[in-house]
Amino acid sequence: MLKMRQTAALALFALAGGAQAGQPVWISIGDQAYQQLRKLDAGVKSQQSRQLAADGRLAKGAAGETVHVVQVDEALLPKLSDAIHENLRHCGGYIVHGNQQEARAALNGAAAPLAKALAPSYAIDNQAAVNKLLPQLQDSNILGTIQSLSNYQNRFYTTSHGVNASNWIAAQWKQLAGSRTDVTVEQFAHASWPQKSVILTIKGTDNSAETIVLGGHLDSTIGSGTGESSRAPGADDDASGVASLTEVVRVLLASNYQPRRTIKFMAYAAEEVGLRGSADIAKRFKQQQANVVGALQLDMTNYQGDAQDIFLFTDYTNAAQNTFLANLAKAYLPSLKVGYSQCGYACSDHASWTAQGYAASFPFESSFNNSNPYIHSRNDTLANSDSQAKHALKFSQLALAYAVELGSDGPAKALR
Ligand code: IPO
Ligand code: ZN
Repeated sequence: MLKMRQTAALALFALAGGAQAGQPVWISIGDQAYQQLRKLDAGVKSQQSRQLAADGRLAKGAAGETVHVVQVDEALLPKLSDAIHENLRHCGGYIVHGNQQEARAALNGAAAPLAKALAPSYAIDNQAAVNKLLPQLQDSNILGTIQSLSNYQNRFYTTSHGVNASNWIAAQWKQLAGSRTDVTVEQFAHASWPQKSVILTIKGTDNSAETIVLGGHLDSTIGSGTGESSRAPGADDDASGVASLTEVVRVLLASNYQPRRTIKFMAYAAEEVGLRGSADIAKRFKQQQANVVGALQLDMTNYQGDAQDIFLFTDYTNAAQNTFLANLAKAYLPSLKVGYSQCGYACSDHASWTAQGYAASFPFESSFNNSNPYIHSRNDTLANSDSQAKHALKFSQLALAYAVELGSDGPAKALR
């Protein structure tokens, strides 16, 4: 308690000359990013630290990054994101937690899976359904969604535009749902900011307790200065992911596909400020012991940085499910080249599901080294990514194969 008070007092002191002080929040943060934080506020102090394995699980020899638990003033977080972006040349690097206990739990790496969780079958056995639906996916529809989303002045989690963009996605998805009684669209409200996440649910017919999640983030940013009038189109990051998913929703519903498992599509709020929207949702699902058998994250799908088409990120993800995705690509999209890469930190919302013990994967538009240089700036535009959305279409195709192959199965049987 004393330590908490001291840290908060120091943070207030450090902020006295600049930004307004906010609430103290607990974060877990990689060591490199922690060094950036200490430059911003010499008063912060790691309360606990631990070395994680490269896959985000407990270190067992192969050493990954050291991760710290720290309490900081919320008002410092945007500046921290900036420093990480400028000096480490990546985004994220820390996760905001609800309290100290949850932050400490993150140091133990990914949570254990639910006791009742069994491993799903990764057999590829729905060729007729998948091959019928794949040709219905159209890049022109993806293009339209990217255009609409990037036309918002910005989609930052605290601005009126960010709120409006969430409402627009909800309205679009409701339109696609039409009058089907087994399809619902809801906006998931978050306690600490106004932008809501959007969730579309297709209820499973006879195995509805088992759920599959496909997500992307709806917010955009240009860094700490992002405000009401900032221009942050976020065409690739991550209008593209939401657009790739929306086209999958359109085709599944237009064809009247009825899954046996429940399938949920999610457009997460507040990814750019510490995976906060997805962390909130994954935590709620775990609390309710929701049986999520797999989660797929689409964050940036429309900038081809390499000769390969789709990169499977191997850290903070599930190896068995990643192999399944590679096999899906081989079976259904044989002309595509699959590569492998790593972020080295919890770089997108898949990490929120991994942290709660669920199997998550992250197919990405490029390798880490050749990733889109325009993100988090006013230049993250369609003109600076694929203006035909042909690259983003590949991710819709993979996501549809994933949704139908996992969605069409009965209860999992094998032990995890
Ligand atoms: C992101 C960015 C680059 C790479 I390589 C991998 C993932 C995630 C991007 N959407 C982001 O800004 N996360 O905060
Ligand atoms: Zn980003």
